[in-house]
Amino acid sequence: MAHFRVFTFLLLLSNGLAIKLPENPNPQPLAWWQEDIIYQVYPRSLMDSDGDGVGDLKGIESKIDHFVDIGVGSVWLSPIYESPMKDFGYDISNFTNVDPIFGTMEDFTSLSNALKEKGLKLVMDFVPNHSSDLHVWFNKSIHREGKYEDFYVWRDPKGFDDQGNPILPNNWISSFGGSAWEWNEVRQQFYLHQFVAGQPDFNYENPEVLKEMLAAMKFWLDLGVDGFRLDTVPSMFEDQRFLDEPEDPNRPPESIPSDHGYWLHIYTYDLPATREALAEYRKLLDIYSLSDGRERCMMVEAYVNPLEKLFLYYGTKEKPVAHFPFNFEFIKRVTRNFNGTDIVGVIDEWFEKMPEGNTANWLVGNHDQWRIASRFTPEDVDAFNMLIMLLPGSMVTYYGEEIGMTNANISWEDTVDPAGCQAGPDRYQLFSRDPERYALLSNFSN
Ligand SMILES: *[C@@H]1O[C@H](CO)[C@@H](O)[C@H](O)[C@H]1NC(C)=O
Ligand SMILES: *[C@@H]1O[C@H](CO)[C@@H](O)[C@H](O)[C@H]1NC(C)=O
Ligand SMILES: *[C@@H]1O[C@H](CO)[C@@H](O)[C@H](O)[C@H]1NC(C)=O
Ligand SMILES: *[C@@H]1O[C@H](CO)[C@@H](O)[C@H](O)[C@H]1NC(C)=O
Ligand SMILES: CC(=O)N[C@H]1CO[C@H](CO)[C@@H](O)[C@@H]1O
Ligand SMILES: [Ca+2]
Ligand SMILES: [Ca+2]
Repeated sequence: MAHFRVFTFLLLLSNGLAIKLPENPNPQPLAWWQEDIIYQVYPRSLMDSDGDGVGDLKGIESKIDHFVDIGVGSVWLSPIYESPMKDFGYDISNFTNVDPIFGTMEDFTSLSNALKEKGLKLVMDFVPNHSSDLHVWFNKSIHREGKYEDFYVWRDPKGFDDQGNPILPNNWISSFGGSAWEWNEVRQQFYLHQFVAGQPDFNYENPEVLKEMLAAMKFWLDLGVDGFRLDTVPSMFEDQRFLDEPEDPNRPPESIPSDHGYWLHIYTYDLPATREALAEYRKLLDIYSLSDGRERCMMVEAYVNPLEKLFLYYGTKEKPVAHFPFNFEFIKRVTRNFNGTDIVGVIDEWFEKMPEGNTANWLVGNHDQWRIASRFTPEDVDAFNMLIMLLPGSMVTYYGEEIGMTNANISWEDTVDPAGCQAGPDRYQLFSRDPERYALLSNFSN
């Protein structure tokens, strides 16, 4: 059955009847990010060089020959920045330093040089929405010091209850579940965190924030980085009326009010101002590209529906935003029991709706999704790998998919991902991202 599905893919691709591929009247030479395999590395688990049980930069460097063997053109590193690891590197306490668990700045330079020697590009994750609560900026903000006073989203309580406890400003829920507001005793205000409490949200209404973050991006550009993948960009701006969000009429039946998926995030997600700020990041990259003719690329992570809204993240010719927003359609719309028609539907819709002059992109997984072999079947891995490489446009793959790695079986006791921990022992498997981050080798054979 599974083999039949693989066969269907290839038939659909080869007969060219079912899929209407776009025509390109004046083909341009392709840029590296359009042509090559973009390979996402999760530094914590790719390769441990010193036996402390955590992957590191030296470990990644030791695998460059493997990247070359499988035809990788660029390596995207999930965050390696200094972090207390409450959200495993997506909570950053210094945007211009490497966390000691991954190595040193020297290790970074060594990796960067080694990649360049082999002709590979280096893409860094960049997390514009929030910092760690241990960042010095947050401490200064707590103490209302100078320009940092309004660096984060602070709100007064609605009042105090009978026991004298502060009442939440509104019903906003964090992506990992539970209120998105955390009380701070020192400042006597709540701060917003769209992810864990250790990830206070930046206040992008304050132009100083963007200025500091552009400076952080420049730091890495000056070290020769070729591009960035910007994390969770639709969370950057919040509606300044701070109104309660409504229930989602199409919420999953098993969801409960403390789940993020229970609500429609109309005041905290995908506000138009986001793209204005992103255009500023893009401008910085374009300045570097123009200065030496070496193209710097910006990819953004935006889980946005429908496609018409997602495509706004390409921007326009006059005001470009991302080189591409990730195409999560295979993740969102192709389920375990998929058939060839489902696949063709996704491909056709993308090409039909994508505004002219842009580049498509294809991916099936990342560090937030189950492994292909586990989400579908081991026999589907090769088919998906072929599919995303054959389709016109860029492609991104998560490390290990080239050898069909499966999810690891992680017990509740071993669960460390905040999305799993927050859900509790009965529901953690619905939410935890540990299985795809500590993946084991699949036992499938061709
Ligand atoms: C980040 O780390 C670097 C290197 O240790 C240091 O020079 C810089 O001051 C730090 N920046 C912040 C904002 O803490
Ligand atoms: C936070 O700021 C306060 C007040 O400026 C200072 O006394 C304290 O040492 C700072 N803490 C950290 C961890 O930087
Ligand atoms: C393919 O699956 C979809 C549901 O995912 C279903 O609606 C459709 O009828 C199926 N098509 C074929 C040809 O089996
Ligand atoms: C996963 O681990 C649990 C407990 O360690 C075990 O009961 C279960 O059978 C395992 N599942 C798989 C698919 O290996
Ligand atoms: C796909 C991806 O990178 N998702 C990240 C989105 O942002 C949150 C918070 O920074 C991370 O936890 C996710 O891993
Ligand atoms: Ca290590
Ligand atoms: Ca935000």
